[in-house]
Amino acid sequence: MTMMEPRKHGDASDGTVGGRQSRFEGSMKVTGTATYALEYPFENLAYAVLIQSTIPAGRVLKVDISDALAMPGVLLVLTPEDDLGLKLGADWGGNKPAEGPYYPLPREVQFNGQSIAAVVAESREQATEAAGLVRVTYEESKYVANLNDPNAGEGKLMDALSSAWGDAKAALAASPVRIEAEYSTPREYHVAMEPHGLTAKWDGEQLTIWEPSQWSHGMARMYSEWFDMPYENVRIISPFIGGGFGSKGQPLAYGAVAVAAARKLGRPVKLAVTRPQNFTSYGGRAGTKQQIALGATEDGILQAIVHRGASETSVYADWPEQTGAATSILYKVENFSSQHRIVPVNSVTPGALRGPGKNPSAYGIECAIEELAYKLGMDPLELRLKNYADHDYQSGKPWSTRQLREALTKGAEAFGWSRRSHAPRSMRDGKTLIGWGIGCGTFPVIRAPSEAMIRILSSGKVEVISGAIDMGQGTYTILAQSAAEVFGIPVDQVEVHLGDSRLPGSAIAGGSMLAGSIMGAVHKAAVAARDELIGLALSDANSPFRDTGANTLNFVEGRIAAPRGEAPSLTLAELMFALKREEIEVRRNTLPEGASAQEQVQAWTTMAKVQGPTMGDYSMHSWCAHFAEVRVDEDFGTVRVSRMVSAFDCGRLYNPRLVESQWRGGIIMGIGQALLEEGLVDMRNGRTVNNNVGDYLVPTNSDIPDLQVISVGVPDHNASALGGKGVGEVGIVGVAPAIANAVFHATGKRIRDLPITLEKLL
Ligand code: MCN
Ligand code: MOS
Repeated sequence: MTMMEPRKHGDASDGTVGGRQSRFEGSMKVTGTATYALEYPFENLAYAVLIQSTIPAGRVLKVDISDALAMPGVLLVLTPEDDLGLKLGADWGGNKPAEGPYYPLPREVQFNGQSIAAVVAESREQATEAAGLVRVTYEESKYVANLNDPNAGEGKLMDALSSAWGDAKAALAASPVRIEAEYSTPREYHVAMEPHGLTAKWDGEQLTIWEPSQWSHGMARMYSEWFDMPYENVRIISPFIGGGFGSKGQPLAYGAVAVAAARKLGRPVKLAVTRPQNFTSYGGRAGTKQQIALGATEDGILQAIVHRGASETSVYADWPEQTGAATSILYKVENFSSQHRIVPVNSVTPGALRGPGKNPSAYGIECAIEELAYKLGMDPLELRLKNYADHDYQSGKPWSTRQLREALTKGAEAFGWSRRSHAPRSMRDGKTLIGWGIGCGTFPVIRAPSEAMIRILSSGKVEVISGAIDMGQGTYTILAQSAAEVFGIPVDQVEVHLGDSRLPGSAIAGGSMLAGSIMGAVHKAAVAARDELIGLALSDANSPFRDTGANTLNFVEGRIAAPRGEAPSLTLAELMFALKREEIEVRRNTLPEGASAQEQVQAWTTMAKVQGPTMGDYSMHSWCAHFAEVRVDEDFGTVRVSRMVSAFDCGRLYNPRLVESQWRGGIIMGIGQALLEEGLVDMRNGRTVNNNVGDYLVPTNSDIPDLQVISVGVPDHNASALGGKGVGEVGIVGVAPAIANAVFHATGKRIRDLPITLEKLL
């Protein structure tokens, strides 16, 4: 077990892979020198403001813009009347739909809060004022507000997301002990600190967009398709992002509006999506419902799992929030059946939010497993260990690595689980009920190709160059560590340049796939650059190493030396000087040898080359076990999470300090999900009521206790070149059920619909 105790900062080993280097860009962020997308200054800038629909479904009959146009400073009003001349773009997989126009400001209203018009003016204040004067006449039609609307149908069965083996129904019926329950989760939102928005600027045929992005290359591709222009002519600049959590992976309608307005006006246009507009400009996590039935023997051997889940989607696109995603792989079970349906409602299409699918799925199965434990009168830890899956029962494949048993046992030890008394309401501190609960989590290892460039400069600096994104996860830092290690130099001798679609191609900062992918590419490029330098140093007439007879060189502690000290050692700068080289530049990718230029672009701009967790001989996932303690006020029903211990298997950690921060960030979001977060929909008009950070509650510091995190992972070289598995999302998965289970243990009340608010406990 590696206990993540805070350690003295500044050890030399911190700058290599596995070290606890603190954030490369941290001081820039805290001193305000990290420039975010909407902070760049422009000459002649115009400001666009969105107008969103106020009905849930229908048609825009008329938009009266005369008063708005008469306002000072107003330059342009765009409405569904304007054909912006856009074309449909391909989906994430790069699949083209039938040819057709794309209307970012459509006449058909499909949800309340849909962008239907925009005003552009000399200032944001003028645009906002004028937007208030635009009068829209609608023809309203029938709508479905959300998953709980009586008019919501039963939806569409997603065959690809359903799975079955054995005979689950028969095995359930034959099981001596059974539980059956329904769990639900509400709409949840990303609420990143940095709201969405962009500045778009045309220079002739060249388009540059400053926009927070999780995927510079994928976004550039989509804009190029909408505006029917060569991919090379679009550039996305996004070096710093104030959080994305899944919401910034693709361009959205407002982006098309700003770019089209900039083209029409021949001026740069900035569009800042307001905080309320953020709630409907892209989708948060879909509301879900799931029924779970478990059957077991009297001594707690799981016999069957039957799972039926549903999630809401929009009326115009399918987004499944796959409620069965974790159900199928957490436990050993010979009889299994899971189905998932999607139910169209009048909402913006939901999207990926940290741990999509796995998150609500773990909420269901991890609550259900504890319900079974109480029915059996068995310790929930023992029940989990008893039904430990020795391989992946769904794919039939062996795990590449799965330290979930270690996570459960080490986590339990650190938490003090053995001191638990089993009966609900049996642990208290005066009037405060104390409860303990467990929730396991998982997230797949998703693999994708990436590309990177290394430049060794005459100054002795090494540059790492990639279009990859750092939205706070730590990409800058781990890439600096990787290059520093290969060249044996201090980490501050490395400069990392990221966040620009003109730079070498990269996997998305999403699906917890970026670190594994881009570390592989940077390591490969750095080793190739070092080899090139060694080659020159051993052969160049100007090199002091030429006549040493050595066949390689060592790079240690900032110096380059022949293995047996055959010549004096040099720094990188001294060697570059001796070789009379300005720079050495090497570019490498992790695609199969000989991939064509076209395949390369496809790899960085679509998901076509992305591999799921069971593509190959193994089933590969990150794992975790959360142990939560809650304190519930017996009279008021208020719940506080007073302590959490979480143990993780994410393979090798490139930087434990950053990983701990990722895990804690996920856990904090999980605490919010358990106790606070709920997108409220007005059933009378489909409107998101609490569309602001005053009413949509996320945790603050005072809601968060000490979070102890423990790594139990071992390097997994099937998962990635350097042995790491995904880190960014697994932390949120399993937190909400751990808390719900702890609340049950404290109070004897089982809350099956999130969030667990006090009125549900009274
Ligand atoms: N890491 C590591 N060792 C590993 C894997 C990762 O040290 N074996 C560390 C690195 O610091 C790396 C980070 O963890 O930068 C995340 O790596 P990875 O799990 O590969 O995830 P991605 O880089 O693909 O980041 C995306 C992921 C996702 S999908 C969401 S959602 C999320 C998350 O990261 N959104 C975030 N973490 C976030 N963190 C911040 N601050 N802001 C967000 O919006
Ligand atoms: Mo993460 S939800 O895959 O960006």
